[in-house]
Amino acid sequence: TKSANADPTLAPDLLLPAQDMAWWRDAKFGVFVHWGLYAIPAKGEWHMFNDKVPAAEYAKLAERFNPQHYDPDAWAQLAADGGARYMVLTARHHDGFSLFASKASWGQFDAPHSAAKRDLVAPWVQAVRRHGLRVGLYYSPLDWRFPAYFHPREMPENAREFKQQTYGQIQELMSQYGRIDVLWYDGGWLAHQGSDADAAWFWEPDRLNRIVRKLQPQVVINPRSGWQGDFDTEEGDAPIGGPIRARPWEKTFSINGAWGYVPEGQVKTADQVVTQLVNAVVRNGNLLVNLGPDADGVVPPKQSETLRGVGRWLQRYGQAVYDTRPGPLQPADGVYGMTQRGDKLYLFVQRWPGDELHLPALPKRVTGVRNLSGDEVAWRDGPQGLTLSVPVAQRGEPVTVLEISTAAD
Ligand code: FUL
Repeated sequence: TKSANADPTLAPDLLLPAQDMAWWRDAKFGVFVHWGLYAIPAKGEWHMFNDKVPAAEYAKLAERFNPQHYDPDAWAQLAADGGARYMVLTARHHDGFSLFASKASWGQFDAPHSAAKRDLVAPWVQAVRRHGLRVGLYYSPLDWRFPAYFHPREMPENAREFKQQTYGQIQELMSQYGRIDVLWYDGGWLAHQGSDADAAWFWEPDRLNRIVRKLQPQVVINPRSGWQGDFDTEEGDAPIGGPIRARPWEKTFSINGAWGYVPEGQVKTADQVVTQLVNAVVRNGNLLVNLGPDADGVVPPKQSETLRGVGRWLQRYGQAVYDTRPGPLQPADGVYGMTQRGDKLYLFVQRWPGDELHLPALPKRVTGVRNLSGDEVAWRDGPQGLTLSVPVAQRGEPVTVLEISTAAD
């Protein structure tokens, strides 16, 4: 399936050392942007495939792609207001259209050859940097325009060009824009399907990522090239549960119903996003939440509103989120979870079992407990554990955040 994580025995020498992963683990929250020609028909980024649009017909969308209100500074500002520390942009999705200037693009299917007449990735990278955020690029080696993708055995010449495009474009992305912090591949599920992985166009993820590591020694790579990557990924709206995961991982979903632009339907609320963020962070995860700007480059208003709401929450409670590590206690699904930094522990209570919450004994002595909303907390610590109570009126929505001070002795 799409979220299957790849074989850990393949090229373990390509993994980033822990110190190069630290910024990513500290960052916790990122903003994803799915944007491309598919914003014009407004049926989501799988439109070409799902509606069986012939490649030649789909290509005509490029003549209409002229985003007059494309303002990457506004996007970066919005992500910063939302409390994100990194952004990831779809440099090229499965439809094959490159938002960047790409000599390696098959049939010159890139932004400079569209009505936009320019590289749209370059100004975005600069804007994201100007706002102090880390830069991530999404690239799908999968491209539906190539007949060889659908007929891998019968079209060796097309398969060769297909593979050449993958290598050429990855090299362009990893060398045209200065330092790139995250490389977010997609389509790696093909590596698990024997027939496709054997096809002549298949990109051989270990070989491909060896080139990436040479060009960008510190880039954090996701697991969707078929190589295990530096972190695991989990996609979709399902709630997050279970124990703390050993490997760093990232949950991703879209604020709107689809990834690419569709008219706004069931847009998630800030409370829903905050709940998922907390549930990821207490389990060693990050959250990458997606926006789908329209064809003109504008982020629909309800999506911005949700993101700004998350930002307001992070302004108050971010100290319990950023730069922390999960634990020391395992989370209890739907009830509570913890993070820690130095001698402070942070407790996120999502549901109070009654007047009091009882926690198992902590590894350190508790010296104080404070509600980050400012209110008093009644607490008692003992060999049986820590008991806490917060009056109903002082409990937070969607979660109460408490800071527990500890001493080593
Ligand atoms: C999936 C893709 O097929 C979707 O279109 C989207 O990009 C999502 C983040 O990953 O695998």
